[in-house]
Amino acid sequence: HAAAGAAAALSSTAGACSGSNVLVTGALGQIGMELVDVLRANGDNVLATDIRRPHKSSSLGEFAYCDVTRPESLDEVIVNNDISVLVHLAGIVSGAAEANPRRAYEVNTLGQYNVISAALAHNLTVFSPSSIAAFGPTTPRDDVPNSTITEPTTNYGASKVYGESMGRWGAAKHGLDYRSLRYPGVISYKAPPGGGTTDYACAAPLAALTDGTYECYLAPETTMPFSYMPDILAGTAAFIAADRAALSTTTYNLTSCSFSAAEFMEAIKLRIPNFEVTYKPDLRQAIADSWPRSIDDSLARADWAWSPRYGLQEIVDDMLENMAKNLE
Ligand code: NAD
Ligand code: AKB
Repeated sequence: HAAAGAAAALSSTAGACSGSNVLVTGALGQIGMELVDVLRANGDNVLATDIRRPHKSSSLGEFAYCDVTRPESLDEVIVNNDISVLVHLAGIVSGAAEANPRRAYEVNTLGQYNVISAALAHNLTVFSPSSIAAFGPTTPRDDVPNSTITEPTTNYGASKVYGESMGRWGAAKHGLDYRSLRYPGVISYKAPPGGGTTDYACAAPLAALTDGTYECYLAPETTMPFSYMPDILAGTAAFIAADRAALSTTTYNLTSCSFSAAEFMEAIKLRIPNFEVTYKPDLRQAIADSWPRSIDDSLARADWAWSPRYGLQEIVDDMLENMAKNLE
């Protein structure tokens, strides 16, 4: 299915009209800045949208303003561009959400409601990521199954549980083609992350190459699940393009590998032996402590062949190589 345009595949399985026009919200974020290109390469007509202005040097292509907190803003771009698939990436991630709960509610919870309402009103297929943040302290810490307790203690996590639940509601009550992946920490070097708890894994390799030192905001033993952006992009595109009949649920766990902050730093030190790391946990420690150490993504592997390529050392090596090139 990956060879087919994602939107085309979705349209055929969802019974949407013939267009394969994809709207991406939050397209200027860490994931959107890369996923837009991948969807376009797969043959989709992608309209990238955000509430910020793309950087002058960006080669983002077709772009429009769309604020997911305002239903009429969504309606306008959907109707004017004959959209059939909505890839909803607009959001406020965990650390930033704790710093501004009201704004996080508006973007994450109200935005998700608006997206699902628009999808129902305009007969769209929706892809909207969830997160390991949907889990909380009462969830088993290791090998968390796809279906389990979701009692998060962060406002970001609460919005993710709401999002998953509303997607399930739309699918069950209205036949909405709703697809969600519980992403782990996503590691990448092209666009900066938006203030999450897993961001250290993007920041530390750059610090190793530039300053040679890094102060980590998590304790060394803090362990969470992660994936590398190339796997996230390939997996997301394949999931969006998957035959709906093959999907046994609306929301799937997704992971590549789990490691502690110290293990990640050791993988960097293997290549940059003089790299110095200190640990000074901040408010994000409590968030990380409430999340799983590892999750079980066997359902994604079975239903739509999720199969990540990068493990810990491969991620670190590729990050260091590409960041070094960018610094030249
Ligand atoms: P990000 O913070 O990097 O980008 C979010 C984008 O949303 C930004 O460009 C921002 O300008 C935009 N935005 C904010 N408010 C908006 C509004 N009102 N209307 C439209 N756009 C708005 O986020 P990301 O890392 O790219 O995450 C994308 C999705 O994936 C989110 O749902 C996030 O929760 C989820 N996710 C990300 C990770 C990760 O590690 N990056 C992990 C798990 C889940
Ligand atoms: C965050 O740390 O908040 C995000 C996420 C795992 O959802 N990267």
